[in-house]
Amino acid sequence: KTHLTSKVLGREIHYFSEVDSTNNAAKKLAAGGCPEGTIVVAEAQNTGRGRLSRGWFSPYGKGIWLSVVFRPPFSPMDAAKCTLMAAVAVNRAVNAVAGAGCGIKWPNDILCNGRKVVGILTEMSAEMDAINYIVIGMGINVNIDPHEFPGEIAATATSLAAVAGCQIPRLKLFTEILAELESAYNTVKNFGFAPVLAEWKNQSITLGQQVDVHGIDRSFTGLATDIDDDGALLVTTASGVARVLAGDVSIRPA
Ligand code: BT5
Repeated sequence: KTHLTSKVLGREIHYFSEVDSTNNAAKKLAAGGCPEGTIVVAEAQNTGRGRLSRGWFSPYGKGIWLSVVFRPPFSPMDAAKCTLMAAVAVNRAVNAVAGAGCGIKWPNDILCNGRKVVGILTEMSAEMDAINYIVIGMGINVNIDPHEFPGEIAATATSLAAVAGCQIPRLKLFTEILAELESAYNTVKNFGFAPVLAEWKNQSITLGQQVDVHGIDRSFTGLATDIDDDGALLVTTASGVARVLAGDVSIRPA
């Protein structure tokens, strides 16, 4: 028996032992008219996805592979900020439950000791100026032994258990994530994105760092100074301030 404290998130739960991708399942449910707050959670994903058709390693029973359907009254232009909202909520939850000292790397990663413990994938369906649905997918490495990570991510990934030095109760973390996500969503609906963006800045490990930006059409280096009201990362370079709305950012070792 679970004891969810969220009221809207999780009122409809689709639980799979194994699924291709919880985001795929959630998008199908959303397209079929499921209510806001519907969640999809799986013990394992066989084609877990990152951004830009990258993969997401999702072993059985060792993580939280979770997607949430939102039907926000926002503009499609606000979708990027929903990713930041989710990062703030999940970071609160992992730090509360695992005591892990994690921070947010722009835009969608949560890192501990410089290694990735959480990835977030936001996908949207919009028509004209209205959002039909947003699916926010979260992958949390909970009780993965670091030796289990496949070669290509072994050097960059870690798990909450590895950082905390003990197994982390998944159900408690899952409940906490839904509660924090619902609270952050209510804040945004009532007060706009400003409070959440301010908290994002406090939890950021990117601001104040030299970063390498790998955009879709350009790559450059600079000092990450701020995020703007759209959630774009502002990077100061020799030739001015660049505004990065999408792309990959790596933090240069000090
Ligand atoms: C992300 O993409 O970080 C978004 C990941 C979202 C996963 C969740 S799980 C539930 C839901 N259903 C899905 O199908 N997806 C979402 P990106 O920033 O593109 O990072 C992807 C990269 O992270 C990969 O190319 C690997 O290098 C690395 N990676 C893959 N699996 C990882 C893991 N478990 N932990 C840490 N790094 C990983």
